[in-house]
Amino acid sequence: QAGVRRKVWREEDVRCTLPHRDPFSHKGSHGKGLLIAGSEQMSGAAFFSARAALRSGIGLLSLSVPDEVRPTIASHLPETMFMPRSALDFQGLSGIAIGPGLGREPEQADLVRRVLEYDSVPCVIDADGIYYLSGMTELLRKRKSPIVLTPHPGEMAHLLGTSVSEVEKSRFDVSKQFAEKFGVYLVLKGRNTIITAPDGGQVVNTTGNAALAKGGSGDVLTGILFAFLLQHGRTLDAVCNAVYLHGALADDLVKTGHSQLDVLATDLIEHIPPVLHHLY
Ligand code: NPW
Ligand code: AMP
Ligand code: MG
Repeated sequence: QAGVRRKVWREEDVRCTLPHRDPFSHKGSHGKGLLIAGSEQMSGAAFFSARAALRSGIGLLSLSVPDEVRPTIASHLPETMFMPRSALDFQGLSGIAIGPGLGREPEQADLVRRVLEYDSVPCVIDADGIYYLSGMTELLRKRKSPIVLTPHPGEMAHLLGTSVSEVEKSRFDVSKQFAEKFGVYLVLKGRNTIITAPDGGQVVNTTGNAALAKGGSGDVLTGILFAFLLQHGRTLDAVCNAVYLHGALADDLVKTGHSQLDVLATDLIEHIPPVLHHLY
């Protein structure tokens, strides 16, 4: 088909594009990220994203969770700093991620709007952060810095006001239309996740298996992607590498002592070191 640009992302692509740490770098060189995630009912999602970001090389991570859950989650995330929801300050950050376990009250929509309006740094929007986006498409279009959206088919269908089967029937076309129209990087998740750049170029991922079909998997991907986004020079490389690594974690776990039934989100995160060691 004329004009179709699609590529499969392979291990050699990851090897060529993973950023290497400058020996004279310091923590500020590798991204100062703010993750806005979690709620009383879904504190785990914030933990998964935060810990996955730390395991994926982010230099400095601040996490904003509701005050009620902060003491518990902080005890599990000693490397993370915390920023109260009531005192969010985006100055000095190099990127923002929002959505995992956030909840869907209107106050959460205001947070997403504020992230989109602060357009000097890249952002990742996932999960509940995607819920109200259909009312903010002008902000998507106008934002100057990169936006990465990571919907699963249910979230994509909600965003478009259509059904999951309509999305799944035309995954490539649906992704391309949305990414081009709103100028975003779109990660349409599922078996063979499709990554679409704002220029309509598309990359297909082949890693991953049904071990990932369990609560928390997507939250792990958001953390890896956020960390890579702040370290790679090129947004598309960061996104493709994150999706590849996330799938590769599940593939390697089922080859080395796990079954597709028993893999947990926490197992994915703790398996980042050996898989990154192999790729790096
Ligand atoms: P059905 O009914 O299952 O067939 P939601 P969510 C449909 C947080 N989490 N993949 C699906 O169809 C997340 O971060 C917290 C997935 C259903 O209608 C979010 O903030 C956890 N869904 C929040 O929970 C662990 C598909 O979409 C709808 C699909 C809600 O996120 C879990 C589900 O979407 C979770 O990560 C597909 N391929 N195809 C924690 N421990 O804190 C169709 N659907 O309502 O957004 O639910 O993804 O769980
Ligand atoms: P979420 O629904 O947000 O938790 O995201 C689920 C993650 O797991 C996404 O990255 C999906 O691509 C991945 N995933 C879920 N089910 C499968 C599957 N059957 N095969 C491969 N990847 C999957
Ligand atoms: Mg999710």
